[in-house]
Amino acid sequence: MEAVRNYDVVVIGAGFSGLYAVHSLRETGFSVIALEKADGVGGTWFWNRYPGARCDVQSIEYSYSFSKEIQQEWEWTELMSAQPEIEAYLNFVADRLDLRRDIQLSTLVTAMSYDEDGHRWTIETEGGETFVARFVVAATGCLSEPLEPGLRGLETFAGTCLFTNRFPKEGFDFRGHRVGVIGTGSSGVQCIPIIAEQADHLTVFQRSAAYSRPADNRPLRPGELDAVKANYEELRVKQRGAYAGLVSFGAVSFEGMEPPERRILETPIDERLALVDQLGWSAPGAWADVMFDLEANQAGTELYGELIRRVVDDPEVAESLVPHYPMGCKRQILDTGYFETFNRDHVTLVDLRKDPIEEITATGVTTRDRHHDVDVLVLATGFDAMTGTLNRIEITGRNGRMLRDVWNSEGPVSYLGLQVAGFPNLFTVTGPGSPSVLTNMVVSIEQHVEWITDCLRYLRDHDHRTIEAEPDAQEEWVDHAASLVQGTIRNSEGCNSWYLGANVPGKRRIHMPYIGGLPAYRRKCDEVVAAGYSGFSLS
Ligand code: N01
Repeated sequence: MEAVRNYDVVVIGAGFSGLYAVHSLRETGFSVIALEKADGVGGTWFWNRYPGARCDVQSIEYSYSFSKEIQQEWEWTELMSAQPEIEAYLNFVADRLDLRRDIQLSTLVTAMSYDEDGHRWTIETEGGETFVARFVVAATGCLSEPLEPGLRGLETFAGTCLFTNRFPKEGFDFRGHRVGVIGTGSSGVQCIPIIAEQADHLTVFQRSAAYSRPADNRPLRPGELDAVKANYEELRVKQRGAYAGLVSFGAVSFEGMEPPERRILETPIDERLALVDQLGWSAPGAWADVMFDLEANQAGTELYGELIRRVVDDPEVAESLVPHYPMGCKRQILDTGYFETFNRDHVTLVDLRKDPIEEITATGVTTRDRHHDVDVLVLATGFDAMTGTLNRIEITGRNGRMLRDVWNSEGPVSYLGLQVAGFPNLFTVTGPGSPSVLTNMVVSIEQHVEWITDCLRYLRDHDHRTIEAEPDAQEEWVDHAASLVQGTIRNSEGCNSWYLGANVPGKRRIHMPYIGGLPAYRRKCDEVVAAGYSGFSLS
């Protein structure tokens, strides 16, 4: 039997969070190992290697700021990078900082339990290894647990079945195939135009239409990156002070942008349409009332429909592509030629709201009205977000209580998205209750990793062995976060987003990310530290 291996800290995951956690904790003098289930580093950018996978945040912003050297040395080639470039960047970081010696790949953590007497976690892996550590940092990502789509008969499909969120490393050549894509969220919208370029025929099965708009991606111009590098810190300071941790979204810069004052419900239809001529895809959201009033929101969606009708030739297809749920309820999607794809002769849209899927058979997809023959099925059906990964690990805290049971019964509770009461010395990077997925993830990840590193240094310097969220502080934070979501579009009727856990049968409907914005959240985290880790008990 293998010996138990001891560390100060076990980090779970080697994506953006885990890589930085290993570096930061190691530099602070802790012994650390990252356990990663994949056979490579990169996390999200390792698994989601489907054709068209690309970030919707500009690479100059969606990158680490903690190392001036890496910031200067790495050369981005596009405004918004595709998956291979981001995966290559993370591999470069792992090599540049010599992180691999403290990362164990192909290691799935299956269970961990807290020893209340020894104040330590015992971590077990699928391969039968045991690790013991005083602290665990769950750097498990927010969108890393694929959701089984619950399609009857899927296992009987005789063709090739591919999932966007675990796409084969060697890729897939769609030429010569009849392909079906199920799911039209960010992943589906990104892969559909590329698959359409290759496949003999593509059938898109759409349950909910997407609020998508052109990404306007492009190669970086000569000298553009150098200009950013010459003054990088200024951009980083702006990011940290911005509501969502970024100063641009897609190709659109927020700098100097004032919130709109015009109200859609007080504007005649012809003037609304004139704004569509003027602003294009920015028009539906360019009103003071659309994100606060459902009637105004519906009027915004109508402008969105107008934009789709201007691109899509077939009126019936165009109508099906207009979302039926409020704008702003789900994440805005950025695409490259998505709506244009539906003008291609060999692309068919099946509107599942009119003709739902009944089952998958050996030869394809049977909807209520007919059977669609396909040789390849691509499932872009999403994730059990934010809590799914940790819920699948047997995590036993104080008094034998399991994290999964706490989250199933109370909802995804957490103090600041950093710790859950009853689970001492276990930290979650970008956990539920933190801004995480509503922000530039890298900015939020850096803030959490730095907060956790400072905390462990403080515990060491002050001879504390444990830190644990206090139930009262946790409850107060959960109530505060919930109060901000009350009455907003994000929680409105008809809004069934993964933010709310609504895509997972049986999951409690609670808005998981914190919507108060990054600056307010950072302030709160800093205040907690300044007050001697208020809301945490230290022993
Ligand atoms: O997953 P999703 P995703 N039958 O849950 C449909 C990030 N991301 O992987 O909405 C038929 O959004 C489902 O339909 P409905 C980003 O944060 C970022 O696309 O439940 N359809 C929906 O259309 C994003 O939000 C980037 O009615 C079924 C789709 O599958 C998050 O990841 C790129 C079904 C799932 O959409 C998740 O995106 C990619 C069924 N049984 C991802 N089950 C960028 O940075 C599910 N669906 C650009």
